[in-house]
Amino acid sequence: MLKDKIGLILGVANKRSIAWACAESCLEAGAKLAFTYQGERLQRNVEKLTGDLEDALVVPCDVTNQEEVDAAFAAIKAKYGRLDFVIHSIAFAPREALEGEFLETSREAFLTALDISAYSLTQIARAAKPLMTDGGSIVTMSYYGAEKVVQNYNVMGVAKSALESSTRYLANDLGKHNIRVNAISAGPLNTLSARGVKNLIGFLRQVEEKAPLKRNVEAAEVGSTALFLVSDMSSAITGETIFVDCGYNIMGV
Ligand code: 1JT
Repeated sequence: MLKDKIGLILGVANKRSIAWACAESCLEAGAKLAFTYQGERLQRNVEKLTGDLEDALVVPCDVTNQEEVDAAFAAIKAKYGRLDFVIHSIAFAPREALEGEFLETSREAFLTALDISAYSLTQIARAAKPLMTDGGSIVTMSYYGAEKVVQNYNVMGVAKSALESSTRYLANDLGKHNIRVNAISAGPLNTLSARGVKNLIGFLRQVEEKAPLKRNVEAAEVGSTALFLVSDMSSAITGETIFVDCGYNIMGV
């Protein structure tokens, strides 16, 4: 499905990352992939995971450092000459902002969360546009806390609202270049990021009970939806947020 396609995956931290599940789906479908990592701490992880891949590129890309972003896209241009899709799977908020009351969110935590988790999509889309000479597809990751209050999700909920809205505005700007932009709203997963969640196991059990499918989402299911969104199978879908949550979001009481 992705033969001769070149993709960029941002946000692999380890083998449990949503970004890595997306990479596996795309590789299976025949894509060539470039990967970015944030900070030297994660370089080894990403290099180990991608070590056996043919034609892969692994470059640093801390989205708070514009020079690093520019260098990453220059390296992609130099190696492949173009780009067909981007999977953006990065977010951050200071630990203390993900507990207690949203009311107490500091200006610094707010700006950091929105900068890294929401603005980075626009920054990356702008950098990708000149390389998407044959059209393209951009996919980002959201969460239900963007729409409804989820205890403790706090400033990340506000950041995901901004991310979903950015998805629509970017879809409008980039549609004329045949570049689509969509978000996946994934059910909670037991990843490195989620490890910070208070009582994650209890939270996952609660979600499992309420969801129509009576189970939690698997990373591979987010990966296969990302594959659909970057492939031509979804050629008329743009600006959308697609839930991959075992139906959790449709439920009332
Ligand atoms: C971040 C973190 C973004 C955890 C995230 C996230 N998007 C979803 N999760 C999992 C999650 C987190 C909380 C939650 C439910 C799910 C951590 C690092 C920063 C970015 O609350 C019930 C807090």
